[in-house]
Amino acid sequence: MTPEVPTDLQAALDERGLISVLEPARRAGGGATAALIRELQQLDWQVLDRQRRALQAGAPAAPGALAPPPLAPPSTDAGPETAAAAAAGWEALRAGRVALCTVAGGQASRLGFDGPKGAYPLGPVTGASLFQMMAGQVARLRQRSGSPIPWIIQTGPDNHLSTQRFFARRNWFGLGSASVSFVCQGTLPALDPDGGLLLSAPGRLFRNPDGHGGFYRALQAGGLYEQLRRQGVDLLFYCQVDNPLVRMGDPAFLGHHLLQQAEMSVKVVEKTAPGEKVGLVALVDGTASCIEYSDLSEELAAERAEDGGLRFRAGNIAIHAFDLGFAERIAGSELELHLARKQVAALDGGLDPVLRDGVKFETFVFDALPLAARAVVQMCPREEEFAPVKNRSGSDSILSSRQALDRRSRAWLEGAPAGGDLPEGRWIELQVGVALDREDLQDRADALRRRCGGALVGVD
Ligand code: UD2
Repeated sequence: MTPEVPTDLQAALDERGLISVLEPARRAGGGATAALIRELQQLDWQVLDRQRRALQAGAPAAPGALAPPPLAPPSTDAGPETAAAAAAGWEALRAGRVALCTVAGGQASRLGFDGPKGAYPLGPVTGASLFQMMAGQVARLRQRSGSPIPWIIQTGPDNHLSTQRFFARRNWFGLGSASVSFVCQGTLPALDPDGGLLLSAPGRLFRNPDGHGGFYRALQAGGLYEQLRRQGVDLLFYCQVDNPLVRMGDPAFLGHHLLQQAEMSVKVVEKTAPGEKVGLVALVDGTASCIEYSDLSEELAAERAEDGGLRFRAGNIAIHAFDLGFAERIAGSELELHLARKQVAALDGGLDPVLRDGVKFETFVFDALPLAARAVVQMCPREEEFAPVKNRSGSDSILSSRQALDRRSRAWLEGAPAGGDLPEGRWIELQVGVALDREDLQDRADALRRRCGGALVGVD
């Protein structure tokens, strides 16, 4: 017997002209209708209504008046402003006020690798995974700050369990299971071009991950805001798993954020070309904002400044600092919904999925930037901090990312006692977690030399 549709659900579907979504389940029989009813009862109708409105609204409005943002100096800068920021950042780290967060919701299928992206063995010599490289930095930061800095990894529905298994099999890289948390981002239903709900099977809605903007709510769903506050944390450092050059918990960056009493901050690099696929950080009507590359007109992207460089050159590298209370506030607000029109495998009249037009919805973490009362934008040297691995070959690829790691290792080793003559034509990779930056490496090498009576001892 086909189960009855509860009255309130019937009303919600009728009101939106969506009742036909149940037809395939009724035809399929079995438990399909009951399963779909259960899922529909979990739907957030307000969000669905926003999605349908966004679909009708069409292309987003062009951004307001744009201006380049004021920039904080890089963390590698030798000036007093950076020294003061680094001191403030270290103080916060030592006081246990900071938690590190990595968004890692994606699979590595674009790299031809079957597993979570963070599990990809990027290390050119050791085969260390992206997660392992980051874990090494967490360990070194803990060692230097003397604080058990928590690390939160935001996964996605497709890799939540496999990511946890990956860490468990490696004994959480020695960090201790209690101080590494995994929170899974949510999903949003995909729609057909007319705003109808799509099904991946007769008894199942077609859903997709809600984008890295889902990070804010994932922390909430995992009870992390409360837990972190209890631990004394009031500042979050945020990065993406795909950038092995990231300086996790960069003290100078955190310090700039704290000293300027910012609510959200962002690191940028100078764009290499107008069309580079990084978001643009700019003042929009006077407020720091990030405009996704696909939303930036070619003319604006190509405008030149007096020095001949790009007028709008601050490329978002997706590294942020957040005031904990601000992130929690964003979890309770409505971030813009971004639409991706794609071919999706969903039902289209039959009982089996076929490729058809669909619309996926996502939110972006950086859409919170204009909502911050204050924001710091820090310019960084690309060769020190940004070499994402996004593609199998070409730009932002496995090879280009490894080459950037190799170049940075060589630069850090230059002049270090252990540096010596580095062989050309062979990969150089620093031992995971050996140093946070060039100075840290120098200090460690000096300390080793002192302990070992001047021998050049090693960093391999
Ligand atoms: C992102 C930024 C872009 C630029 C660039 C820098 C967007 C939309 N654009 O471009 O402005 O800063 O990065 O590298 O983000 N992720 C999740 N859940 C999701 C989607 C993504 O955890 O639902 C993670 C994913 O694991 C990855 C990161 O977010 O680490 C970036 O996602 P992407 O590769 O889709 O973003 P991309 O490269 O288009």
